[in-house]
This record gives sequence, structure tokens and C-alpha cells, in this order.
Amino acid sequence: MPHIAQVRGACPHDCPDTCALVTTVVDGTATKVQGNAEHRHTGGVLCSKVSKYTERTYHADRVLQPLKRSGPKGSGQFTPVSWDEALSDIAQRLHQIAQRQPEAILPYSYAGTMGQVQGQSMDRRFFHQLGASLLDRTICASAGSEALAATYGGKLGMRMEFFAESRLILIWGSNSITSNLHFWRYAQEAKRQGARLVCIDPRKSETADKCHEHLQLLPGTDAALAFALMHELIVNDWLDHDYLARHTLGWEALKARALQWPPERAAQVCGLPVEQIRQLARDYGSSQPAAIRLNYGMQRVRGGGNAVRAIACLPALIGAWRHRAGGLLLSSSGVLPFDMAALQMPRLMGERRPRTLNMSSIGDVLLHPGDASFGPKVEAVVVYNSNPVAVAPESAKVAAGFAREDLFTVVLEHFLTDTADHADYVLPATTQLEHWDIHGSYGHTDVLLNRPAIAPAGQARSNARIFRDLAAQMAKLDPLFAASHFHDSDEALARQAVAHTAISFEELLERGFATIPLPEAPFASGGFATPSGKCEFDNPALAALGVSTLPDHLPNYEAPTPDYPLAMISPPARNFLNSTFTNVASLQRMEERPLLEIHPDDAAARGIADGDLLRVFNARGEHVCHASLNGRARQGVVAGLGIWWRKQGANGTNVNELTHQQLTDIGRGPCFYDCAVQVAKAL
Ligand SMILES: Nc1nc2c(c(=O)[nH]1)N[C@H]1C(S)=C(S)[C@@H](COP(=O)(O)OP(=O)(O)OC[C@H]3O[C@@H](n4cnc5c(=O)[nH]c(N)nc54)[C@H](O)[C@@H]3O)O[C@H]1N2
Ligand SMILES: Nc1nc2c(c(=O)[nH]1)N[C@H]1C(S)=C(S)[C@@H](COP(=O)(O)OP(=O)(O)OC[C@H]3O[C@@H](n4cnc5c(=O)[nH]c(N)nc54)[C@H](O)[C@@H]3O)O[C@H]1N2
Ligand code: SF4
Ligand SMILES: [Mo]
Repeated sequence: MPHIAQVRGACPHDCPDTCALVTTVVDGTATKVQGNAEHRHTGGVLCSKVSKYTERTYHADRVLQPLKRSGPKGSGQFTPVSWDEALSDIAQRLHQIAQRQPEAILPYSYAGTMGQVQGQSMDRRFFHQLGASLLDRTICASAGSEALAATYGGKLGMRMEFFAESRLILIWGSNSITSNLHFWRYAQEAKRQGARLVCIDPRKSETADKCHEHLQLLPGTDAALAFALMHELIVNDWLDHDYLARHTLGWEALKARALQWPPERAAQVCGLPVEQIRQLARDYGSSQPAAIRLNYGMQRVRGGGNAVRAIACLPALIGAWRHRAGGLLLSSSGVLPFDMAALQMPRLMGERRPRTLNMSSIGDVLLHPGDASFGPKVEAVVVYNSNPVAVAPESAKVAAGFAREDLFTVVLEHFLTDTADHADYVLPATTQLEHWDIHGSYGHTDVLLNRPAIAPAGQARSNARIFRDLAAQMAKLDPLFAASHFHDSDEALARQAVAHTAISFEELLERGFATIPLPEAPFASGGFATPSGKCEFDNPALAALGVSTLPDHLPNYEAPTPDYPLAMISPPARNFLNSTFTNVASLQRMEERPLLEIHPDDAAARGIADGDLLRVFNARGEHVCHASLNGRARQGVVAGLGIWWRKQGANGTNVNELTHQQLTDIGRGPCFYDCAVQVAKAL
């Protein structure tokens, strides 16, 4: 008789849904991964990507043993070595650099797994003990997160499930069907109950197709739209004066600014019909409860932070927060209870205060020769949970940086990604089916436990174990690495994450998930987490950052020019997750090949037909891919769906060949969707 087990887990990916998984294991082999029907947000349903998790886990290309570079830097040529050899060599190299100049070592990680254990525990302890440079983890959400915190006091907002009861939902800068599917289930429930759904997006996304109304604005013009909505709420007196008086700061100043934005002015800036803006204001001013699902797609432009601030003001104007189904949700991760000090131990830095380097400018960082203000040149990078050569902006520079012969690079990975190709050592990491972890969510408010369902594939080790094993090697050179906190097991780390919180590890072991106790309507009677306790329209603290204390509209860095007349955005593809899954055959078939969506008129003007090979280029570089005239692009805006590996591209590039390294107004984030290009037929 075969032995069959059902193991409960959590989806590790960078997605607001954080689904509860159930993996079926037959005689030690995972045969399927499904959604846990008992978890209400998951509802037994997974997206196309994670439904294919076994295909990814048992992929023939998985890296299953440590690899050492055998060809030129970046060649992707390796020979297998033993764990002992790899770890002792890496420890010696890092120790040599650290003795001289610990800040010349840089960890580089993001959200390949969102787990507390495999994402931010033993790794942080290791680098803090070394005194390595700190990493500013800005590549996705920091503009919006810091802007939200400057307005509400934290990453706080509506609970996802209450959108099901809203009467009006603005889906703003988010392709929910692609990237927040389980929110979309609640929005559909609301739609069935008669709610009106409005999508605000430069691209006619899959979500726009299913909403009642679509405002197809130009990229980077969201603040202008928000001000015009305020303008209409003010002049028509669709305001909750009591809420404004009691629970907001800076209303008079905001009002004065909003009155400078009649819908006609915004219509020009946004490239929208003026009546569409007026109608939206009318709907927003007359429907309760009204909810906004804001998402990170709209903050990847120069003024992204200010735009989030402007939009985040709207619910207070109409008192939407009074209802549990009203208000706004960008991220709810501010309520996560995890004990980060226990997990990461910043105290191991002691008196040292290492510099912080921005992951969004990794190209410039790696190419920097070092000087008094920058500090030492980066000599070693340890990459895990990320694929910067594909996902970071201006990738020609990123690739050139990683190609430096004098850079020592270690990459912990499942596959030979573009980044792993540049490594001196590739260390095989376990997948979510093979390790312990504990997860919070930035969409809902549950905590989930992931138990290993199968034994590690080949010689793979979990990230936490790899840093534990590296610490053991370092201990031979530096006794501080022999301390007991470098011995904590993965399961012990998972327990530490929730120790002293309202979440019980025993409940997690039992059910797989637990709900953080929270009020239903966070700001019904004010109670914002700001210093004033109010919704801060005007935030004096921003002045210190050189940012306007009131929200403002900032035009994009790259306005269209005669040379580069098209705006390019590069949002996620439905069947990939950032650059993850791009090598899974069944998903690759669904996405076909790298594409650029272009409006039929823009295509015709260039003699381009659907399916033609084209060049999209600007002064930074050129990407060759196929034209898609699928009706989703508006005139003047093209969309290159991400994020293929560079080596999968027709000319060895992806969309990030074209993006730049300038940063957002707030939060030091990348401006992926603030990018001017030209397109021509490839000959
Ligand atoms: N299938 C899938 N799901 C994902 C991901 C993925 O790669 N694939 N990525 C995950 C990650 S890391 C994240 S951060 C989230 C992102 O999730 P969201 O923040 O929801 O982002 P996207 O789905 O990228 O939606 C962005 C939408 O914003 C639009 N947009 C671009 N520029 C602007 C603008 O200036 N204004 C407005 N209003 N809209 C704009 C794009 O056209 C796109 O449709 O999704 C996560 N989920
Ligand atoms: N042009 C453009 N660029 C973008 C974006 C865009 O919209 N347009 N989106 C941006 C956004 S929102 C984000 S969040 C970033 C995402 O950038 P990244 O966080 O780098 O995300 P991925 O590309 O998915 O790479 C994650 C890698 O981690 C690996 N991994 C997964 N689990 C584990 C594990 O347990 N251990 C180890 N060692 N490795 C693991 C995966 O195999 C994968 O290669 O990209 C950004 N780049
Ligand atoms: S990627 Fe998102 S929707 Fe897909 S299983 Fe993971 S959490 Fe759920
Ligand atoms: Mo992201």
C-alpha cells in the first residue's frame, strides 16, 4: 500500500494572497499542491503558477549540488563541488574581506520567499555579525509603504474580506486577476451584490475587462486624478465634515491644493475624458461604503509616493472609514506581530553602524569604484531569494556589475538564473515543499505555517541552514560565530517568530493558520497610528526628507520626446511571478514569448503587425521581442509584460534593459513604469 500524506503549508511567493496550501505526498514524492479549503481567503483555489509547484520542484534543471565557477565570469559554466569545499572556501573569502573591510560585503535578497525563517532570520544574524553593508530593500513597495505610513502612521488599512460588502470598489493601479486573485474573489462577491467596480490603469488589463468602468490614464498621473476627485467632492460638498474635523490634519491646506485641480486640468494631464473624471467623483461622493484597492503598480514612477499620499487622503473626505467595507487597502503588513529583533538580532552589529546600499541601484552600486562618501568598493555579494540581473532596473549595468572579475559572488538558488550564471559559487536551496517556514501576508491578516512536505531534493539545503553551516565554518576563523544563536534550527526560528505574540504556534501546527485579532474598521473613530492620531494630509516630518509636506503631483522623469515618444510600463505576467516560473514549461507555453503590447495606431505608424519581431529601445539599450496588438495598450503607452530572464530574450535582454535607476520621490524605490522608449520593426 502506498503511504499517502496531506501536508499543510503556505505559499511563499511575493503575492498579497499568501494562500494556505495542502500538498499530497505519496511515498515521499509530492504529487499535487492544492489550496486549503478550510482557509477562507484561499477557499481551496490556487493560481495557475502555484498549481504547478510540483513541476517547478521536480524540474530537470534544478540545481541539486553546490557548483563552482569553471568558465569566465557570467558564462554559467560550473563544476560540482562538495558542500564542505564550497562552504569552507566561501567562509575564508568572506573572512579575509571582513577582516579588512566588512562593508565591502553586501547581502542581496528580496522576496523569492516571503518566509520569516528562509527570508530574514539566520541570514541577517550572519551578516550583522560580519558587519556587512546593510541593504535598503526598496525594489517593490517602499515608495507606497513609506507614503502610506506618512499618512496613516503605518501599513494599515481595510481587511480584505470586507471588500465583499462594499458598494463601490476602485481598483487602482492593480491588475487583481493577475496579481491578487483572492481579493478579486471578494470583489466579485460585491459585484454580485450590486457593487460598482472601477479600474484605474493605463493598460486595459484582464481586471479592467471585468470592471464596470475603466479609466485608462497615462502612467504616473494618479495624483492629478486624485486631486480632481477631491476638487469635485469639495465643490459639490460631498464631504463628511465631522470626520474631517475630528480625524484629519491639514484639511484647509489640502483643500486649497485640491481646488487648483478642476477636472479639466486633470483630464489634460491624465489623458482622460473630463466627464469620466466627473462621473467617478459623483460615484465616489454618493456611494457608501466605498473602498479603494490601491496596489503597488501605480507607485513605480517618480511621483509614486506623493500619488499614494494623495489617494490615501480620499477615504477621509467622505468618511468612508466609518464602515468596515469602506476605506482603502494598500498593505496590511503593519499588523504583523513577528518578533524581528529575536529573529534578526541587529544587536550583533554592536557599536558598528554599517552603511546602507540601495538594492534598486545595484547596477551603479556594483560599478562604483568606492570613495569617501560611498565608502569601500563592493568586493563580495551574497544573493538569495532574488534575481537582480533580471529584475533590477537598467540591467545592462547590473549585468556589467555582476560580471566584474574582482567581485566574489555567491548565489543561493533553485535554478541557474541570470544572476546565478554570474556566480563564483551557486548553492542549491530547498523549495517551500522542503523546509519549515512561517508567513504573514500583506493582503490579509492571517499568519500561516509551512511544514516540509518532502525531503530536500538532491543536496539542497534551506537558506537558514546554509547560513547556519556558513557560520559554523566562520567559527573556525572567528569565535563569535560559535555563539548558540547560530545553532537555532529552522523549526526553532519559526517558533521564535511568534513567541510572545497573540499567535499560538500550537494552533499553527494544528490548523496551519491563525488570525491576528484586530478591529473590523481600523479608523472608524480616527485612531490613526500617526503621531497626531489623525489622518495626516499635511505631514511636517516629510520636510526633513526634502518632500512636500502636502501631497503633490510630480510629473514622470521621462516625458515622451521626439526620439522616445512612447511611455513603457512592464507589469507582471499572469502566469509568472516576477522572474520566477519563467522556466516552467507549462506556464511558459501560456505566456508564449516576450511580448510588447502596442496600440494598433502606434504599430501601424511603424509598419508593425501583430506578431512581428520588433526592437524597443532608448539611450540605455535595446530589447527585441514580438509585437502584440491585443487591444490592451492605449495610444502612446506600450507594455512589456515581465519578467523574463534575459537569456530567454531574443537578443539576450529583457524589459529592464530599458528602465533607469532614478528613484521615487518617497521611499527610494525604482521607477520601472516611468520610462520613455521608441519602437521599430526588427529587420
Ligand atoms: N501573476 C503574478 N502575480 C503577482 C506578481 C507577478 O509577477 N505575477 N508579482 C507580485 C508582486 S512582487 C507584486 S509587488 C504585486 C504587484 O501587484 P499590483 O500592485 O497589483 O501590481 P500589478 O499587478 O503589477 O498591477 C499593476 C497594474 O498597474 C498598472 N499601472 C502601471 N503604471 C501605472 C500608473 O502609473 N498608474 C496606475 N493607476 N496604474 C499603473 C499596470 O498596467 C498594471 O495593470 O503582484 C504580485 N503578484
Ligand atoms: N521591469 C520591471 N521590473 C520589475 C518589476 C516590474 O514590474 N517591472 N517588479 C519589481 C518587483 S515588484 C519586485 S518584488 C522584484 C522581484 O524581484 P525578486 O525578488 O528578485 O523576484 P524573482 O524574480 O521572483 O526572484 C526570486 C528568486 O528567488 C528564488 N527563490 C525562491 N525561493 C527561494 C528560497 O527559498 N531560497 C533561495 N535561495 N532562493 C529562492 C527563485 O528561484 C527566484 O529566482 O522585481 C522588480 N522588477
Ligand atoms: S502566488 Fe498568490 S495566488 Fe498564487 S498560490 Fe501564491 S499566494 Fe496564492
Ligand atoms: Mo513586488
